[in-house]
Amino acid sequence: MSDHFDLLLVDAHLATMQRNGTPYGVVRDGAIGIRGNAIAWIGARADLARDCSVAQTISCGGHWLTPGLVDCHTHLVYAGNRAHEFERRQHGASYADIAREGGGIASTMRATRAASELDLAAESAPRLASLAAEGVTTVEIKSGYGLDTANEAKQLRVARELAAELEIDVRTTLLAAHALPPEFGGRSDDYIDYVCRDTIPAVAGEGLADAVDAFCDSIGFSGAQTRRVFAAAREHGLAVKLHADQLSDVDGARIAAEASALSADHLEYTNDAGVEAMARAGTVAVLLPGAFYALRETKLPPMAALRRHGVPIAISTDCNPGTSPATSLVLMLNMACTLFSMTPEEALTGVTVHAARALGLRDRGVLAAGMRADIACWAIAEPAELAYRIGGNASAGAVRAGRVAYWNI
Ligand code: DI6
Ligand code: FE
Repeated sequence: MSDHFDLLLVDAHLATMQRNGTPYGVVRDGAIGIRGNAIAWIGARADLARDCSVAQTISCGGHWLTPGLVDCHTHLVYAGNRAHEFERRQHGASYADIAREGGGIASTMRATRAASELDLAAESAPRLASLAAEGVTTVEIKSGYGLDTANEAKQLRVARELAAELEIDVRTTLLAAHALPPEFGGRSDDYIDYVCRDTIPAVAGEGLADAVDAFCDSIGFSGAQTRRVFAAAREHGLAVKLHADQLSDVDGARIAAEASALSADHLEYTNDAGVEAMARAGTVAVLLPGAFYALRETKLPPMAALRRHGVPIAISTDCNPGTSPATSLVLMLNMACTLFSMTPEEALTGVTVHAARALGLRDRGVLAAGMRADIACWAIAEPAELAYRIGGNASAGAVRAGRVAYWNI
């Protein structure tokens, strides 16, 4: 019996990101047949059966197709912005100084609590839209600016609403343990009790989160507090992830690995034993060059150890109002190469294969038969061009779950 495709993409080179013995898993002069929301056939066009029936054929104009990009760590639902704090930092104040004085996360918390659900959605939508306009087809969005049950739930609901409105797949993560809200001033253990007894059960009960995250650091929560948050998450059947060792070495990577976390993120100050533990646990390292850059951090993540131990490395925007007001995942490819000495292929793997893994998603991140048909089309002459450019938008089209989201060819 011959194959039927709802959509056939032709005139394209494929960077499948599947291991096939060539860098980027390249297939030249390829074609992709899509049925429903999945890839039904992929290969060299010359190998496509001549008698297949096709509802719609689209030319990719000789451009390149990659898996739809996955931005696996963002805080993009928030109100207001922190340009004034940027200005203060340029006059010499540090991020930690500003946080200690009630600015930083706390100032975004005040704006986010004050915003209605509608306003929060309206302010956040352009950020999600700019990611989506550059071939991003899956975005993780964290809460963490509500810092009480009602407002954390509000952020997560807005994230889900935006997903439906913009037709982009969103995974939500509860980050109630992001900072201490003022009503719990000086009582961080009590706040963690509240998060474990009230916020996590409520959010899990409403089905609003796919995972739980915490900020384990010198100005965040301790290792012991993080473990309590993880235990509560597990009780409610939620996966865990961790902001680990961003500003200091608090053994965050090891704590994440011990909890079989999907990912440990940031990792600038992570020690070798932590990297080893991540490798054993299969925990993905999510590196965030935007935050590294914006904070003018000089301590590099442990690249050599991550590579030596074979830890999968993902790259993400960390889109947030304080340390990474970034809405271009493609720019992060360049920054990962230039700042973290990654290769363009490692960087692209970091926003496809490994980013999907950082979210526990097995149905995307590579172009292969059976995978979800999330596909990005790029006006580039070779895959390395994606990481090479600084600015500009080479995105020529995108297919999300089998449907053409935009096509400018
Ligand atoms: N690390 C970060 O880089 C963001 N959160 C975190 O735990 C910063 C969030 C902010 O400054 O608003
Ligand atoms: Fe973050």
